[in-house]
Amino acid sequence: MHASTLAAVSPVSAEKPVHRWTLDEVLALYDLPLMDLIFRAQTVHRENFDANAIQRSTLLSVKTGGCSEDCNYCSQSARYDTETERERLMPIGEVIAAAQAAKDKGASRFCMGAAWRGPKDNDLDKVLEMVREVKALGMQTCVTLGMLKSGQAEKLKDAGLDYYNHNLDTDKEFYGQVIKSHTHDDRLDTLDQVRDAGINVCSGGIIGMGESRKNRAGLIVQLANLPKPPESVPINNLVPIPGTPLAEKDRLDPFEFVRTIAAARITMPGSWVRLSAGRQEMTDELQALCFLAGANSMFYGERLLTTGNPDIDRDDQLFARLGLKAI
Ligand code: SAM
Ligand code: DTB
Ligand code: SF4
Repeated sequence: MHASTLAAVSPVSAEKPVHRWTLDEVLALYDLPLMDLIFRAQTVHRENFDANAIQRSTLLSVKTGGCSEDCNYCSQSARYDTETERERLMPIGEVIAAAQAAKDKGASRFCMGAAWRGPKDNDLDKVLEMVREVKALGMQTCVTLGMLKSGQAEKLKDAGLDYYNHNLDTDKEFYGQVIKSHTHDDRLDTLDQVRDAGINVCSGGIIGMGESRKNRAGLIVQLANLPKPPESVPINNLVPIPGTPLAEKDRLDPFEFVRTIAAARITMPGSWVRLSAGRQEMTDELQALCFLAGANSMFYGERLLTTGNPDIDRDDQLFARLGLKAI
């Protein structure tokens, strides 16, 4: 049995057993009238967070394209003919300049992404240097590098890494329909290594890939029932990429996205829920509904990894109109 499954049945301490969410319970949340669901999520949110404060991270793709994996949604897989060009690992000077610019514009965390199945040791050494230097600017650091081998998480921790992003992406039951080059259990193994090294876990998923509501609820259950819930839970709306197998997927009802945010908030009350990819296509009103449903972090800056994100002026106006403060 996988370590995450084993640990999930044991209480964290004798005094306070953790609530183990069942699929039926999470499906029942999804089935609530939307107003009831949002009210419940907002109530939980206010018990745990300042409801008017949103954490902002800026993303940078430090190694783009040419990835060996076959994730059906991804512009960076070498297996699909997309517009994303393969690039080498960015020189450290460019990375630090981008981090400084992000800090100057008001981001508190800098997230560096690499299109790898996992890092080779000599590539990891270069990323460790990036982490140390971004940290020295006074920013929180996050990296997403794919699957880690034994010992690599400890090196990242020693370099001062604050968060490692590694999404479960979708329900274990649906995983094999969108990714065949690695498994859901592989993802859990890396999450265990990150957790054991003492790095904060950032793990969430993508919705709108053709999964059922039951699959969406399954993903939330699997995240919430990790030995410890992730500190950060990114909820991405599929950005359809021409050339990938999911390019022509029908757009999901946006309220289903809001329901997923609310379910994440209720089941993971102490986690930062990140309104992630897909924001550029959302109206301001839909984003406000996501914040009301308990989202309290987002990506800030005009690019995600290879696709667009709202420009800073639009986000600054949105914050002003909603009376939100950036943290
Ligand atoms: N290669 C590493 C990995 O797979 O973990 C790191 C980079 S990968 C691009 C990071 C995350 O971006 C994925 O886990 C997925 O959730 C998200 N992502 C990638 N393409 C996406 C798309 N077209 N729409 C929404 N989210 C996407
Ligand atoms: C996450 O969950 N979403 C971000 C971050 N973690 C690395 C990435 C979104 C990528 C969207 C598609 C792209 O820009 O290539
Ligand atoms: Fe590679 Fe990550 Fe894209 Fe999958 S999601 S193809 S692992 S970069």
